[in-house]
Amino acid sequence: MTLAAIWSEASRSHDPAGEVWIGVPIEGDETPERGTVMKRAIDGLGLDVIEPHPHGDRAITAIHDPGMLEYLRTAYDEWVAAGYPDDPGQDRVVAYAFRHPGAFGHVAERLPRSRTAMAGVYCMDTCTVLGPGSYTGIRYAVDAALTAADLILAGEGHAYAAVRPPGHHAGTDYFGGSCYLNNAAIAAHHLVGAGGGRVGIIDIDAHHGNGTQQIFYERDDVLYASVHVDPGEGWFPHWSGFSDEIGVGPGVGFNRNFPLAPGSDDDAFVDAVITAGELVTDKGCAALVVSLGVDAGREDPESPLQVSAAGFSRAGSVLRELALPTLLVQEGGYHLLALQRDLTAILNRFSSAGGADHELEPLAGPG
Ligand code: SP5
Ligand code: ZN
Repeated sequence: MTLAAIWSEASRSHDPAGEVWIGVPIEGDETPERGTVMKRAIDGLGLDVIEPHPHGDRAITAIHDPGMLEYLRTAYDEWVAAGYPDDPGQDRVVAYAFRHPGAFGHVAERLPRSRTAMAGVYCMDTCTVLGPGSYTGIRYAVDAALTAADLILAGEGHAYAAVRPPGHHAGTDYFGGSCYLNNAAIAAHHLVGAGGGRVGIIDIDAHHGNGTQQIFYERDDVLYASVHVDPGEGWFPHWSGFSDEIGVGPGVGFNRNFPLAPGSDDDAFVDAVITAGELVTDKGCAALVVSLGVDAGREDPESPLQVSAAGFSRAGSVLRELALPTLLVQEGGYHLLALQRDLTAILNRFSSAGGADHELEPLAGPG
């Protein structure tokens, strides 16, 4: 079975140009260069590159609040029009205040007049900023995931959507964690809507996909299983990803979390992926969506997990051996050389070429 890869230059379009963390402007590592590195992994495997096809709003608003989509579409232009790039000198949309439900849950929900307050309506943190090319990149990521889903529906066995920004922290009416729209969730719902049966999502990003969990928490037509660093040990997204979160109503049993202790290495990671895979099989899923973050890698600056390239390769084999039509959607992975190597290790298991290891091509300039 072949592996189709979706990528375009638009994967570089969203440029946060840093983020605000605990009030401090830092460099940030969800950078445009990640798009270049994904392309390098695709080229290294000799995969054909397919450009994404544009899709309308409907597949997005099936998952997300239309008001949030409209906000993402217009927020940067409105921010510029309000003059904040000049005074006080902030050229990215960043929140300073958030509508805490304990404070304002008892009064009617209103959209605030100020664009600075609007920045805190849908966004849950100060790290997930909007700049001039952001919406182009956000829509690219959705279109690429949907194009890959369309290929699966047309009979392609495996498809990889090389996207950024990532998506799994974005929920129905909120975004954060460097994510804006939930690419994998939108694609999974698109597959279900096409009548393909139950879809299993296995999320191997180092962080819990709180958005994907929330979106499907009450549903039994999409199974969500996530392997990630234990949020109880102090890791993002802090408030969810615990093993007692199993879904509600008809969704009971269709949400499973496998939190790993910081420092966990290949064996613990692969064992959790095996258990997640058994669940996908037991629940009779007809297709698989992989939220493919490689930030569980040893070198990654955003997680304390210690997975090696060999571990990712083993995880890739486990996923491949589920023998389902499989859509792989990129999530995190922030060390550029490790991103290329670990992504290659996994995709290699899905490409017809199969086994051979591929040489790591050094990146031009500082990594
Ligand atoms: C998609 C994804 O992997 N999102 C992860 C976002 C995690 N962000 C947490 C806060 C960022 C703080 N990073 C500071 C790193 C200092 N070493
Ligand atoms: Zn992550």
